[in-house]
Amino acid sequence: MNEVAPVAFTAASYKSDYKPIWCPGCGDFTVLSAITKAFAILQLQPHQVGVVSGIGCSSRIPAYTSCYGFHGVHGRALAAGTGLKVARPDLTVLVAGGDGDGFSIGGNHFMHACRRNVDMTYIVMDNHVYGMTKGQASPTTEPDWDNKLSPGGTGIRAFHPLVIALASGANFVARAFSGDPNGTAEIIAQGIRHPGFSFIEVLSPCVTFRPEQREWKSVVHPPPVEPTDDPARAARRIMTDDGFNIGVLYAGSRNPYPHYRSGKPKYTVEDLETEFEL
Ligand SMILES: Cc1ncc(C[n+]2csc(CCOP(=O)(O)OP(=O)(O)O)c2C)c(N)n1
Ligand code: SF4
Repeated sequence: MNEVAPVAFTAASYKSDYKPIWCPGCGDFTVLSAITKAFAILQLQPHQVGVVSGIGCSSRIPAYTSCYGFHGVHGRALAAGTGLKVARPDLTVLVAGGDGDGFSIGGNHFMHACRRNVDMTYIVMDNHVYGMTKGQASPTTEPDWDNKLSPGGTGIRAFHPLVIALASGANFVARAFSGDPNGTAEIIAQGIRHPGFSFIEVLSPCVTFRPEQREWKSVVHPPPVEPTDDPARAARRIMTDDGFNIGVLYAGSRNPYPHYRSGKPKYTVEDLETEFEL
């Protein structure tokens, strides 16, 4: 009997039939490509992947993939992703969203997801603005960004997501740029492979409300940035760079959330039902 050759997945295997409705030129198009390329690098079965998001332009990602998807509520993507991974540790869980979603309304969840170190990957398409709700300043907006919603700028220091991730316990911290989909795909694949909570900030221009971000392509510093497993070295590097160093900035060796060490949840639903029986 002839053996059936295993199916080789390409990036196209992970794309749904829905056409993205992002503005022409939005960085999120290439982040979507990078995510599907990363899945193809790892040859993941589409039905073995869960893509979870919150709300925002960037959070539309799950609908554009052929994997299982959950488009949740604003700022709660990591809670939903954590629940999914706890219930189904066999799945690859990728959580995606924007800087408003992840660092403002979702900021508390961000810190605690880093701390819990559940084995999943979190991608934030950082455009330093709330795109979907028409250009308000976000936690990563520069304090002097002058626009009609915050004349003269907010005057508030920008949040530093990579430092917060490192300090809170994320096991893999990286920065990528949407203008380099192949490099971004490699970093995402490394993040998925790395045990524990992987955080990847992808600089992804909002060409509509921050057209000046088109210039990012001339200011990013492409790799190599040597990954380090020394948090002190990583912290110094991240604190002192100009925000445009691309690459894996930290790859640690902290054990993921213990329930996954065996590849199985510690408690079954039946155990929990028995425990909570009245
Ligand atoms: C609880 C709640 N608060 C506010 C909103 C409105 N809202 C929807 S998307 C969004 C901002 C999204 O910005 P960001 O996460 O940076 O994503 P982008 O659109 O830039 O990709 C806001 C404030 C909402 N949907 N739900
Ligand atoms: S508003 Fe900005 S973030 Fe949203 S789709 Fe348009 S360019 Fe992209």
